[in-house]
Amino acid sequence: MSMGGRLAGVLGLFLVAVGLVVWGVATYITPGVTGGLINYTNTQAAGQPVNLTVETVGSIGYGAHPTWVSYLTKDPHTGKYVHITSWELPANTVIDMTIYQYDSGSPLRNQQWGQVEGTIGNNATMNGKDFSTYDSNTGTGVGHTFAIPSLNLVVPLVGVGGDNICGTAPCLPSAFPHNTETFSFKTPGPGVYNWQCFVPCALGYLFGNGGAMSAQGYMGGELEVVS
Ligand SMILES: [Cu+2]
Repeated sequence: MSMGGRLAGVLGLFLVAVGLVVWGVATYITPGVTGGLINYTNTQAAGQPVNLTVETVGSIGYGAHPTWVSYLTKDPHTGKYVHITSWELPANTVIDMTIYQYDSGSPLRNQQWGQVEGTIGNNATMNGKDFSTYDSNTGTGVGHTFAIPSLNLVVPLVGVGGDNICGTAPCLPSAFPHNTETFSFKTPGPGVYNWQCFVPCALGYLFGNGGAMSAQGYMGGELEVVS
């Protein structure tokens, strides 16, 4: 190999090394994509219901794990969907939740997760129709659940069909098939309450339970309820 070729090779490797260092530092100092907390204590008058809108996507399409399933939250202050799944909420307040579900579904391993429980009225709406249970062995199955175990709350998020599944968040309702589900629940007294998905939806992980299922900011988060 000529001197020039060797020099070019060394230079190339050096640039790769510099690139890796820059990438490593950049991802270390910008962890905000999966961290953070959205404050809902000042989005409405005291005592009024809080509107909380999220979406679920089969692959988030960006960040540290672009292929992972994820929830995203519509930031009430900016109107933009952000990769944050923890919310600061006022205590003893009705939360009116809207979930845009863009992922496909499958039959549930545990049919209990097909029940709507713990919401006001023990029901939810899907695309404008009331429902209190969904048989995941029919139709398009269930993609995810939204569950707050300490409140005994669980809502199945029905999957969408077809090939045109949104693969990069945020997904636009006009561009991709989705199911819109709404329900309400009341926050308890102050405290920290976990929420999570119970469908083992982490493709490529053992029994679907690693990856996005066990990482904060993807298939779970926290309700930080304050007085
Ligand atoms: Cu899930």
